[in-house]
Amino acid sequence: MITVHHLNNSRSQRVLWLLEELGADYEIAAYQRDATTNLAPPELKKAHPLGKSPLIEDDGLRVAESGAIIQYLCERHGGGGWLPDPVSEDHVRHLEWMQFGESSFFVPVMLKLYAGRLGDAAAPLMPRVDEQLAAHIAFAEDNIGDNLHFVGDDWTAADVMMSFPAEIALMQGYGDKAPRLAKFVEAIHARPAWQRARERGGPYFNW
Ligand SMILES: N[C@@H](CCC(=O)N[C@@H](CS)C(=O)NCC(=O)O)C(=O)O
Repeated sequence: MITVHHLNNSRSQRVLWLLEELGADYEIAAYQRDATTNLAPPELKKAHPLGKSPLIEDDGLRVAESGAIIQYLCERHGGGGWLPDPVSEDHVRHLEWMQFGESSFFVPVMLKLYAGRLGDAAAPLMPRVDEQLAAHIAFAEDNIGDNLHFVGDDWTAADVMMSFPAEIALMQGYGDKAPRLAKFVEAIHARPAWQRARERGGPYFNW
């Protein structure tokens, strides 16, 4: 049995989505963000030293980091069809998109979140932060296929990873400038597996 340490309104939602797609048996250990600080509750530190979600436990094995979790679930729980042939160019593109969301994309997202709280003191930084955020969103928009997949012709683990950055882009008000990302999110949210995950995971932003 897989346990997902799931924080509401977080990256963890995409792990639940993938588990539903794979038809895997799992349970949720649920954590709620603090209503004032939006931080995870201290109990999450008992599961993960940094107190971050997602984290999964599978037969005593703990796996942290969304990218590692999603790759692990595909490899160990019947998601081979969600990973491209390892001897293909798609595999290399897939590796890139698996990393992009948590590495490159999240730098301007976090800077905007934290610097934005400094008010006037952050004014010299904000043009660069906004330019970088817009550039990263435009990069994703330009690289998602007409078929609304990041790699190849079907759903892959990279689409699961990119679902959260795409949702963030919409939440940051970039829906008009990134219409394909908007359709990508719409297509994900229309999937029965995503809806089951949403029901099990609890309220998720405005979706
Ligand atoms: N790179 C990590 C990021 C984990 C992370 O920052 N998770 C956020 C949720 S979106 C969290 O737990 N935040 C709670 C807090 O920092 O208090 C991953 O992909 O798993």
